[in-house]
Amino acid sequence: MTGKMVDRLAGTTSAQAQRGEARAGACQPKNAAVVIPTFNERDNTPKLVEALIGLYPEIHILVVDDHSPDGTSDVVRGLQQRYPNLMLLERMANPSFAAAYRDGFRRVLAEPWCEAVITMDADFSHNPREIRFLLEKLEGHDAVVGSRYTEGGSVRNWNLRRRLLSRSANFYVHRVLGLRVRDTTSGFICLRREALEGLAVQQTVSEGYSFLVELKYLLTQAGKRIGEHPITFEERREGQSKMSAGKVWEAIWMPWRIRFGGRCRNRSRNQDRTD
Ligand SMILES: Nc1nc2c(ncn2[C@@H]2O[C@H](COP(=O)(O)OP(=O)(O)O)[C@@H](O)[C@H]2O)c(=O)[nH]1
Ligand SMILES: [Mg+2]
Repeated sequence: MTGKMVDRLAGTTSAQAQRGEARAGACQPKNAAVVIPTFNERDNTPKLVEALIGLYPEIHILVVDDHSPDGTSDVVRGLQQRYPNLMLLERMANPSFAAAYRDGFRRVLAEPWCEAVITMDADFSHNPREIRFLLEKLEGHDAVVGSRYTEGGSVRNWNLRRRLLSRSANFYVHRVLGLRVRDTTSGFICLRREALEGLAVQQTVSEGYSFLVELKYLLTQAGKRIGEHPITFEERREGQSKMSAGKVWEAIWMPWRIRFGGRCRNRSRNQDRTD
């Protein structure tokens, strides 16, 4: 294939891709970065990295670890010897799911090859096999959400309490923020580079999981085209959930803050920076 031939998947010429010009089509794994926040995911992370590289040998992975006491960062450093496309950002500030994503996005958007960014958990709740479809669906969308609550989507191995919690959170967020996404709390999202760059991500106010809601709110407010792709969400394989009473509380009041004046925050986002 010559440099001038149109790449069917990327919908652009390879010369354009090298220059990082705007693209309208789907995205190839070699131009995608999977950003994975980790806290005490020593057992899951190597398995997930291997699964991702097994499926998409050219994909880029950024693990954003909050200086996990279990040594997740050390494990990733070990894997980097074998996988040159594996990046690590070790944050030394207070653990924060949202700040990990803010820093992670900044890091991958600094790379010229990066045309799409995928968010996912380290614990195999999000099936790596779905990434192919998320990237393909970028054709015609600015962002694609892996969705449990769209037709064909489901959850597996969740007890009734967890199902009710998730459904109620989803219903509540819909009522407060009116998002045009069925799965408002999903953490499996694929975003086109240009869409992400157009959002005030570094000014987001969340510290915890509500970052995922805030991100979808920003996309909606900016009039971005959001698609949904059905996924089966699975309970984590190893380790423990970081969900806590404090995080549930943040999830309750944060949608109101996001809606009414979230972006009045005057704290400098440079506080998040650790790189
Ligand atoms: N860097 C970082 N990652 C976090 C933090 N809290 C959770 N995570 C990661 O975010 C992902 C989702 O968290 P998880 O505990 O699985 O939440 P749950 O799926 O709602 O139970 C996992 O990969 C966690 O390791 C944090 O404070 N900092
Ligand atoms: Mg999880």
